[in-house]
Amino acid sequence: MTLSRTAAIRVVAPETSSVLSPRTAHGDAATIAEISAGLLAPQASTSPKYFYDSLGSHLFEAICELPEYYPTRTEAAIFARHGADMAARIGPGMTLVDLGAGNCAKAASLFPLLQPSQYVPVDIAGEFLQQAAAQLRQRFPAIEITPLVMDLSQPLILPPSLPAARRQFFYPGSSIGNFTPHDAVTFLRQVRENVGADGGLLIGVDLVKDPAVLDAAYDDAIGVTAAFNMNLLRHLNHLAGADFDPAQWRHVAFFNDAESRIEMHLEARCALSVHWCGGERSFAQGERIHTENSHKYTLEGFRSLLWEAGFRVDGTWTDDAHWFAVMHAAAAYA
Ligand code: AVI
Repeated sequence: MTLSRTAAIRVVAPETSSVLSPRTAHGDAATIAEISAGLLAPQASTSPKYFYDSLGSHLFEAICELPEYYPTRTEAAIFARHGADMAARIGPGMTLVDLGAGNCAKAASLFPLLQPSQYVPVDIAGEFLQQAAAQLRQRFPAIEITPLVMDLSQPLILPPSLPAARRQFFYPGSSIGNFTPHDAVTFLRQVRENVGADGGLLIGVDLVKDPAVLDAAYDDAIGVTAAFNMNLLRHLNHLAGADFDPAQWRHVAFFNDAESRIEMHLEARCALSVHWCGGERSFAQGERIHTENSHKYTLEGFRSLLWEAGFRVDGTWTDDAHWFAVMHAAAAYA
């Protein structure tokens, strides 16, 4: 499912509402229903996919530049040091399926080593993806580039036109950490079903480390991550016709040791009410919306997660401090 702008719904705010102008929702009915269910749950929550409108995608790019946000540069250093080894394991001429491709920069930096014949960047942020794909076509005219706008929280169904042989999935950045371990296995099983007998998965995973390093990475000094979290409210206003006022909320991020994950929340600065297309809710001062989990794994823990999903790890590369790992996995059975 994509966040298409079809089926826009126009609603008029109830007379009791403090918002006087009509609200317009630009999300489709399923999107609005999903947002509404999350906001109305006893512990309000939203899917992290709603971070990534165009501004959110740019803010995430900025996060990746932050000194506190170590995953991007640590993973890049692993690719720079061990990319040739990874490419030798995979072999050239594959269909490279880049899950959550964003600006496609990570995969593109590996093209000279991996030498894919086809590149399939998959992402929910359609406009951003199409722009990135257009630039790539100019830089790499020999590679067939087939962008797919897709919501990775929905079943992974690839177009039948995609070659079935030599499919190499690429899931860097530790985006797998944004699923709960249970949902990560479900997602990886779907990838496994699409890999075939001769394909594989190259995946980045963030490792458990000093909580102070983790806390700083998700609550940086100049507030880029706070803006990324807060931008979600603007996106919900757009999709669900909500009337969130970002000034009434603050960014909260912390490492939850028991769950081995960073949690991000938005916390109400004061008692407030929010209305959206088809729903409303009051929040007490200090009440939170849980907006993201980012799970951190041990090497062993992540290998067994891959095994549970039907993969056998045949390559592991880490940085010297063991902050981040890249693993290659193949089908554990035919
Ligand atoms: C995309 N994902 C892997 C990032 C992470 O680290 O969990 C998203 C992010 N959230 C805040 N900062 C970065």
